[in-house]
Amino acid sequence: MIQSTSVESNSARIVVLISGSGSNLQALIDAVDMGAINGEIAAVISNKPGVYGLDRAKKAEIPAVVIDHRDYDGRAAFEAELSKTINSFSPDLIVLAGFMRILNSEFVQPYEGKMLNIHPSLLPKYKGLHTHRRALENGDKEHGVSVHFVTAELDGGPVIAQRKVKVENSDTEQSLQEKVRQQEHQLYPEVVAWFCSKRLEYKNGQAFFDGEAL
Ligand code: NHR
Ligand code: GAR
Repeated sequence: MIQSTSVESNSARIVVLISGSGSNLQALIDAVDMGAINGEIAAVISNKPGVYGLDRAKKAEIPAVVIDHRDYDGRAAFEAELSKTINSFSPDLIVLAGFMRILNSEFVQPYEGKMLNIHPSLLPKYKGLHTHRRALENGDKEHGVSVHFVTAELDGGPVIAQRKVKVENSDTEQSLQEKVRQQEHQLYPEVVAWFCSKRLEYKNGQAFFDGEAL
């Protein structure tokens, strides 16, 4: 039997959730295009209409769906539609890339071990929002970014990998965000590639890389 080489049968199906500019999405699109990830982005879903990340998806000919949380009566109704849409793409991996809605444990539970988030701090420091501002206010000398498995606990799932940046006296919230984002664009495709090649796994609430607990 002749097998297509363009879409490998073992290629992981990835669904990316965004809320904004989608620069991390772009880094993933580019990595897939370069063959650095053994996977394909099956869909991009945004909870915000009109964001630039949706344009990036369309340009890459990836199905782009908007599920505006404001159209739903409460988080549960929004999440029901979100999970229905995610499941319709049969993903192996769900990637939160600047996704800005807190997700209920009921939503997260079925995806545990196959959902990743990138968070702009050196977790467990600065869970939640405004991480760059908080690092500056505390006079931190270093700051950075973490990729973790998503669990019910907000920004509390097992950390997979981190990248650090130096904080200079001259740094502002904006300059720090830019520095961190450059690291994000290298780190996230790398971690997604590990997952898609099955080097990264999740068992009993722990992350494993090449069979070793992280
Ligand atoms: N959900 C669960 N259960 N677990 C995680 O680890 C999650 C999650 C949902 C999102 C991303 C997270 C981040 O990286 C994330 C991780 C949004 C907020 C927030 O307060 C906090 C953390 C994260 C994302 N959102 C407000 C809300 O009421 C809305 C803020 C806005 O729209 O600007 O949902 O930081
Ligand atoms: C990224 O810096 C990401 O770490 C952060 O939002 C930015 C999204 O940028 N995520 C959060 O703050 C999650 N609460 P992008 O849309 O250009 O990828």
